[in-house]
Amino acid sequence: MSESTAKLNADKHVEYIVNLGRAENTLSYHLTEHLRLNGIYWAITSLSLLGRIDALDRSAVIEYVGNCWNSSNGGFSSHPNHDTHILSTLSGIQILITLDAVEEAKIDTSKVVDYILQLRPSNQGFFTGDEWGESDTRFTYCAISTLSLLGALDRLDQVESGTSIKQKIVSWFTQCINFDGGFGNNIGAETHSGQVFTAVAALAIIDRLDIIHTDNLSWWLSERQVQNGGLNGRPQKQEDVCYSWWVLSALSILHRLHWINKDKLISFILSAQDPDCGGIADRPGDVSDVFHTLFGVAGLSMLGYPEIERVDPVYCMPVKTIERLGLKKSYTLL
Ligand code: GRG
Repeated sequence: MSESTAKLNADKHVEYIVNLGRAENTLSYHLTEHLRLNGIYWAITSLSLLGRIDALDRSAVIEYVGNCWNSSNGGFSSHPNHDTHILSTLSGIQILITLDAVEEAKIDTSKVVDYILQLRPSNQGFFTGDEWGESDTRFTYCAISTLSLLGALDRLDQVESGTSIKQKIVSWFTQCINFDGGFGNNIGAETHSGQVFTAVAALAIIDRLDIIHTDNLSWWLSERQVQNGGLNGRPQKQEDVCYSWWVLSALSILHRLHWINKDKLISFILSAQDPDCGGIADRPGDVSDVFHTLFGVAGLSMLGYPEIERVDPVYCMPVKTIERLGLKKSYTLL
């Protein structure tokens, strides 16, 4: 379908994202309800990086996000009346903060903080996604990022059986480190670059990057670049545009972004654009979607591609938003 193009087709991508919100009469729109709030976060962040956040109806988005908030338990669901989850809770907060609309949405953020905190099993250093107890480095990142965005990181200083929650988290991440310096989704699980991002970014937020074997992990991350310039998520796997985010964000936080061949990766991301309908796919010739559109645009942003706003590699939100909150950490962008 798509042929490699030399330049970013920003206008087409904006049009593609706006049209997704107008596809209410399609089956796929309804079949993706369980991802809707994540989808809106991917859309808002892409548009913001492309300098077109005004392209979506701000008050309609705020109203929708408000309807996803469950005032009884404090969490967000991905669609009104669905079950709440830590992933949709982070997305809900990210959207409202990017739109500077937390107060406007009338969300009681102290309830959101309590919702997050009760998702940590007692005495453990990890968080679960919901009340059913699944653990994954993703969920611990979501908890730490949400608490930080809401200015409630100090709640992790609370001491329980002689150790602070923060120390328990650091100890859990330390146990997750593999021989290659990377992280899987749990202790002993295979290193995967998506999980590496969650661990590195979470540790950056709580100022404990010292437990990471920086050169070892950065070597493993830079080995993810394949012949055509794209990155894969782990050895022997296919390249995919979304790893332009998961790999580059971790390298940026570790100050080793220059260990990637920038020009080859830019050309791989651009070759996955759909020149007719807009959007970016996982790889050239595939159908585009908003997830890969965000992570393609965010990858280009970290590589210093012109006319894209800077993305913060720790929070995956615009740098200007994170600076407004005073949460900027140390990292290097190209
Ligand atoms: C705010 C950016 C942001 C994230 C929130 C949800 C989350 C926290 C992080 C997800 C991290 C993660 C695990 C990303 C990887 C997603 C992905 C493409 C998985 C594919 O896995 P496989 O095994 O693919 O299907 P491979 O490429 O290994 O064959």
